[in-house]
Amino acid sequence: MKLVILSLFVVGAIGCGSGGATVDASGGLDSGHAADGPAVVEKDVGAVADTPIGNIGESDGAVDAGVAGGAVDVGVAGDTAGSGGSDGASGASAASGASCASLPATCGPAGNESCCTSLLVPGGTFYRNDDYNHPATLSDFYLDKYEITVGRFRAFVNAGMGTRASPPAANAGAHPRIAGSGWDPAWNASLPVDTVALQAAIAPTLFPSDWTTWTSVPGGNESRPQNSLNWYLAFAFCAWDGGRLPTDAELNYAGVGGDEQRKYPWGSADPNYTMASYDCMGDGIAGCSLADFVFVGTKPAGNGRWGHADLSGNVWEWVLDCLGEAPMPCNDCANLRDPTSRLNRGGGLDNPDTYLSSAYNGSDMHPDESTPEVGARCARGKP
Ligand SMILES: [Ca+2]
Repeated sequence: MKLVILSLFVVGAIGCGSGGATVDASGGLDSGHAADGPAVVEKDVGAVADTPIGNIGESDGAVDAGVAGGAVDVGVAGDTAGSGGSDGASGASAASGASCASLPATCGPAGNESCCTSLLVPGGTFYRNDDYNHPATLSDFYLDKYEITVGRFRAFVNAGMGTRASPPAANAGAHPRIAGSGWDPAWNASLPVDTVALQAAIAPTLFPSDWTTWTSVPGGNESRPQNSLNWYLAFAFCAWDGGRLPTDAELNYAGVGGDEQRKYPWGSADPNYTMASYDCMGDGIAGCSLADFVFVGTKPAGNGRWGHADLSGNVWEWVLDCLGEAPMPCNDCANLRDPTSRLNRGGGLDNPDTYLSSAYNGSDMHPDESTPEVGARCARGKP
């Protein structure tokens, strides 16, 4: 019931000819909802409201994230700045994530860029979800150019990470300016027991098997987004990779181009299938298939102001925040009040263009839940 996303997935799956009844994440049958839903995602209020698990809102008290590999090396040339402002204007790149230490550079339009490219997002002030009642001010940060790929996630799995035996350290993956935003050891129990269970979790059988990007051995999907990630796994991956999950404000900020307040990451032009993977047309062929999880960065016409790829479409992306009222005032803020529901945003491969707009405020799921439509990308701090 909490899944606008899942409902859309169900509709998409039916539309794709999978036929018959489909099953929701909790195992129940879901008859589906209208795919052209409202611009406001359903709010799963209830349960544990207003239970602080850490600092709410901004904090100037810097917290040491305590993660390895966080050093940032500014000065590596990014993408060539486009006159349309659609790609790589910043030209700065953070140090590669741990996941790319021995990974071939196979991402981007030509398939020859590091999948861990991370680009500077200059801080500033903007209006969250295009709502002039919700301004937010952010410090500079780095945001990975690409969604987490299967290849990067494989490095994490091969390292034995993401399991109860090898959970993130306490407070790993914290936002450097938000106290209490790092890994909580109480979450260790939410990780798969071992690597076998982890691989099963990211290849769920209740969805069409051809929607699973993970393969047990390296195959043709290494540069596709890793999907079916629940929030804990996304968090644990980014922490291990030397980064963290972006806040909702940060991912929204990158999507609207900061104070340019763009309707879409690329600007105000209506979307088409060269800009984003949506409507199950990412591969240019009607109907949903694995190929609609396009290789990350292969629709550069849709890149954002600072060069980030696939901010709209392909997979929805988890953020740090919980569902609920955005903190006000918001200075490097995140809403951490209700850990039973976490947000993701950006729209997915089978959603209509409504969900691609940067004004769309995302959806929420229980952090234990996953669907093939949801992946993540990592952010990194700036020293
Ligand atoms: Ca995306």
